[in-house]
Amino acid sequence: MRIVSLAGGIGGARFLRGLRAAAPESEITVIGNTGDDITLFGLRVCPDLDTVMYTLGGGIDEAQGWGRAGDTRTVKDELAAYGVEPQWFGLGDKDIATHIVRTQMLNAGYPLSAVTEALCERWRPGVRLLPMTDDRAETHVVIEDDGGRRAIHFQEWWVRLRASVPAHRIALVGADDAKPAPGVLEAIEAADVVVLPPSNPVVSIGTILQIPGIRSALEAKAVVGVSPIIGGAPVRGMADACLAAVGVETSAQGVLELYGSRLLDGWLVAEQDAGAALDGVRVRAVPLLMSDLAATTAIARAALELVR
Ligand code: GDP
Ligand code: FO1
Ligand code: CA
Ligand code: CA
Repeated sequence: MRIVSLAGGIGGARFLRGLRAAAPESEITVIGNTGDDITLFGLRVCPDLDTVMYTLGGGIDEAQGWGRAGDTRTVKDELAAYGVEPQWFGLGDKDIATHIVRTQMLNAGYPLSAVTEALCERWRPGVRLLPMTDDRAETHVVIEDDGGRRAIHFQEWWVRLRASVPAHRIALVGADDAKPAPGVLEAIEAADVVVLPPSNPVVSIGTILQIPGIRSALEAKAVVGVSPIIGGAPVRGMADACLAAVGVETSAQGVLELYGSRLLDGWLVAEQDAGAALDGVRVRAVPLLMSDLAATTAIARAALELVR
């Protein structure tokens, strides 16, 4: 079986561990969100691609959910001693090595897709990991504070402000001119099933869907989604602040309607959200907490069964 999965960071990566275990004979292609990407200290950082790569490759800091296991902060502390900004983003020493390799290859002219493939040769994630695009397209958030109304990078809103300032608008700057990375549309076309993991519906899945050509390619396929919202709240993180920005209620029903029946054929919700319904979408309720690999594998299996 050929499976395509979109993915953000933590929620996507953890789900993919279960999907890989649920379908060991399948070829899994992951289309990763690069809207979170940012250049810091001259280094290109791709948080969601790295979270997927480290999680599936066994290098993730499990407790934190991002960054490398057993990392240190020597470089960060030295930069702070020079007073260099920004100091609100925590790059670990081991993680920095990844960004150095990536930046060096990008500067040498390799596209991000080729760079990601090269990094994955070390981590062997067991899936083919493709960035959604090789083009630069970064998520920005329009906020209003003492400085007036202005757009800031998504990471500044998420990490520095912890999404505590309401977002007036969330936009993928550069989306209109971005093309799907090589292999993305081909993988979707060849897929038997497409899975939307319980990633952030606005700034992870919603971002990938904004790359011209991806949404329409997905609409032609059997697509099943897993709700990241359980009982009216995100399991982790601040997805409610993102949903509010696009005028969607934080509920399994709200996200179901946001994705809609043109995209979705199946929608997996938690047992307490069993009432969710939309014409043309098969809904099933199962335990949705990815508490360990066995529980996550069962979720992935239920998702595949819903549309096959
Ligand atoms: P990020 O890029 O690191 O923010 O990660 P993603 O976008 O891939 O996933 C974030 C989403 O994962 C959040 O909205 C969470 O609600 C969701 N999530 C995290 N853990 C779980 C879980 O155990 N079950 C479900 N259903 N969703 C989860
Ligand atoms: N998240 C934080 O909350 N604080 C950080 O300092 C931080 C650093 C960081 C470094 C590398 C990386 O790959 C991810 C990192 N993250 C950090 C996570 C990341 O910024 C966000 O969780 C996602 O981009 C949001 O989807
Ligand atoms: Ca993310
Ligand atoms: Ca369909």
